[in-house]
Amino acid sequence: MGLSVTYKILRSHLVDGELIPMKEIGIRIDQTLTQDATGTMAYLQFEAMNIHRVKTEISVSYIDHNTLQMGYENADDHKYLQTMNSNYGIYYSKAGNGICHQVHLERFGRPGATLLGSDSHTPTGGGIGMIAIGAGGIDVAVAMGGGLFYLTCPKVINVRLSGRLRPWVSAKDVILKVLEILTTKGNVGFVVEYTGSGIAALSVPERATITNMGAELGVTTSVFPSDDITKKFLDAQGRGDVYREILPDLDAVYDRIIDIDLNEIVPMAACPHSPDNIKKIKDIKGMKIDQAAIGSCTNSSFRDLMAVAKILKGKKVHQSVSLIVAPGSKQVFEMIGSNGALSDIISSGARIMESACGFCIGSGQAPVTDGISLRTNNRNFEGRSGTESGQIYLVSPETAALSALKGELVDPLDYDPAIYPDIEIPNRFTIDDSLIIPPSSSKVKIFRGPNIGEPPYTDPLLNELDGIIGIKVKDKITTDHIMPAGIRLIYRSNIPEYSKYVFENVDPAFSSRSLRNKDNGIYTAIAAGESYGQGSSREHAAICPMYLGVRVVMAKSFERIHSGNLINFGILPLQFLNGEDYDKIESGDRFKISNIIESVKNGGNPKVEVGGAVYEMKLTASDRQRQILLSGGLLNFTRENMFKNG
Ligand code: MIC
Ligand code: SF4
Repeated sequence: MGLSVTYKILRSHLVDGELIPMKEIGIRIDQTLTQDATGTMAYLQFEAMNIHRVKTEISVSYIDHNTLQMGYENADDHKYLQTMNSNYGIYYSKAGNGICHQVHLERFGRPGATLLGSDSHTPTGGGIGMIAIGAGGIDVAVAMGGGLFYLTCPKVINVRLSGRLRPWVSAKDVILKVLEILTTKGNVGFVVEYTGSGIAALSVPERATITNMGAELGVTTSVFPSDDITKKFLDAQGRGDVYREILPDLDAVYDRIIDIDLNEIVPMAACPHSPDNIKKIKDIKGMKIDQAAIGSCTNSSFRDLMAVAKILKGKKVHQSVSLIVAPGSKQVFEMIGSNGALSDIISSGARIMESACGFCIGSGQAPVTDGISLRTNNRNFEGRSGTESGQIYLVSPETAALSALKGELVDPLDYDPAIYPDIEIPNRFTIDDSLIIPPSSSKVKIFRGPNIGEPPYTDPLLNELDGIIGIKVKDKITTDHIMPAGIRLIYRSNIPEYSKYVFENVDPAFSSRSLRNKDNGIYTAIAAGESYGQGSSREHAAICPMYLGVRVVMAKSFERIHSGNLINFGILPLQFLNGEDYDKIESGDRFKISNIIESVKNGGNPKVEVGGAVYEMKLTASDRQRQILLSGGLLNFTRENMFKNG
């Protein structure tokens, strides 16, 4: 039976379990990445594991999320990270070097390797044939220590691409098409693997745009084969030596096949407020826009910014539009600087931002009240831009740039195909790794400013829970709803302070109410609809609720990374066996769960009593995850079972 690219890589990294879809497997992780918004917690937990040095092939710590530094907090985080990383064998990519996923693809990624990152868009690495997976910071900490990463052995969806994109249609439109087909719900446990004759015309940055935004599907990861196109990219990065061909077998077996003819794709937009609210631009064009923002780990490559520069060259941004451009890495920035493209962008009236996440994480450039903003990033959740009433449309760089000139949403297909800026990958990228600081062999003093707290310790699992349903939320609650980023990012290393903002924009009193209840011995449960915990990998969306006394989340379904994070921090993810039960439970209801330890131990499902009625719910945890719950979280479990001797 032939193997897919996914199964070839998984097979070569399999250490525990069998490659049987939907069974749990443990794989060896070759590379890890963290970023500064999740990294501090990950490294504090790594330190608490008592390991002396990372055991991976390479581990990199990127500074890209919290670069505004409006106060001392994030600067303190960065200095902690730099000194800590130096001691433990971790490469440190300084602020200014670029967004983790873009830089990792350029400088470290390797076909056939496994990469685990404390960021949900780690699957960007699938653009060069890696199995690159996003996870919670503590999972990454365990992998850095040489521990396995456990996941559900995936089913594989094969997206077969044929044909070729028309001028003005972009890789972004391809992934928006896939999101239209698969939506953001119901894809947990799948990998998307792209094959077909159409991939030959997609460069690595285009492939990476597609795998990056696969995160919005909720799949484990997305991957392209590693082929001549991959080789060309790696050669141009001066890293041709890491290339190896990885193609699916001709008779590779897939669980589902989706055929897409690239010729038929047209420019699309993900409309407010979900990445799967897809419309064809031709059906919504003409609307006035206030802002266009080009950048983020989805669309900030040399290819993307060259296309933008060519569109803007000799033209002026419309007077009612603010155009923002943020190159994805120092490499991209430097190259468009030295070839003159940057001056075309500046001359058009664009505002140039540093190479960082910036607007994508709501760190600056919030749109005007009710403002319409076209953005090239991957998430348009309500309020994520920093403006609650902001209307964010996710589009390609080409659509954003053309629309910024016109002052309204335009359909690129209305423009002459002959003037389409077709960008070739250069034969040689500019290589300067001076902002990547290698670890040192001698010890430095680890800096711990006042913003650096303790690693999060989890309370032991209780046998009886008597509590209150603290909040009832609807379907598709994202981790941005649970734990807002933007102006609250300064508290990422300070759990008591950050916890004040749990569900800030959903129910601002949730935090103080839950903490008061906890002080009175009353625990909190969250009741939720489908796809609870969509979006980011931030484990703070589990740690902070835990700090407030949340011990249970009852939901119709959970997203992969978040449900793992809940277990890692001792919170029970319980799935309604009967969806209608969700309707019967209200916020403020009292709940009771008894004999928890025994049910967790014996593979059972705890019975939940709410307002006198008993509800059947399924504990969505593997045997190993049940052990983690019994140990009181992954940190305790790891210390008890692994790494005892450093
Ligand atoms: C995001 O895009 O939501 C983030 C910010 O990169 C997160 C990580 C975080 O919250 O720090 C992610 O995607 O995992
Ligand atoms: Fe940064 Fe946005 Fe990418 Fe998250 S999605 S890593 S915030 S650029």
